[in-house]
Amino acid sequence: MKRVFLISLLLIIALSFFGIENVYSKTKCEKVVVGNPYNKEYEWECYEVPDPEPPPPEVPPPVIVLPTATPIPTLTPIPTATPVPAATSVPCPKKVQGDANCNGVINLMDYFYYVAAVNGGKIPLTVNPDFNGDGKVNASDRVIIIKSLKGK
Ligand SMILES: [Ca+2]
Ligand SMILES: [Ca+2]
Repeated sequence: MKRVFLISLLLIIALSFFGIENVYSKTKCEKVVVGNPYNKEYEWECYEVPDPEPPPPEVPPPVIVLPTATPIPTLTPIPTATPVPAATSVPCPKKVQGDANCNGVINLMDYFYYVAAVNGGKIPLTVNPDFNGDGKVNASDRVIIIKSLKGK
């Protein structure tokens, strides 16, 4: 009889230490102190154990939708380049008076271009010492520029 009492006492101590938990009803009972600290009395207090939160539903990984390729617009035909007007179209009102470089002034520079052209030298493409417009640079063009230079 003494042994049963001892086992019961040990069981009560163990249960009071760990708490009594009823897994079926999900209630938990604990021994609590009531009364004053000098005359301790104990009472069992039971409470509902809330259900553990269910794990969050598994979220499927986001499906990355690649945008469909936008159709590449067909190339618009590039308009044909407008023909570059020939250098002769540059307004050069004093060309007929000997302005070879078309700077509006007839001077020794124009004569230099004439001499260079006659002797096969290199002159800029924009310079044209063919003052009379006959397609050749010769003595008749020299007459024109000398006349203009002397007239100054
Ligand atoms: Ca000139
Ligand atoms: Ca000429």
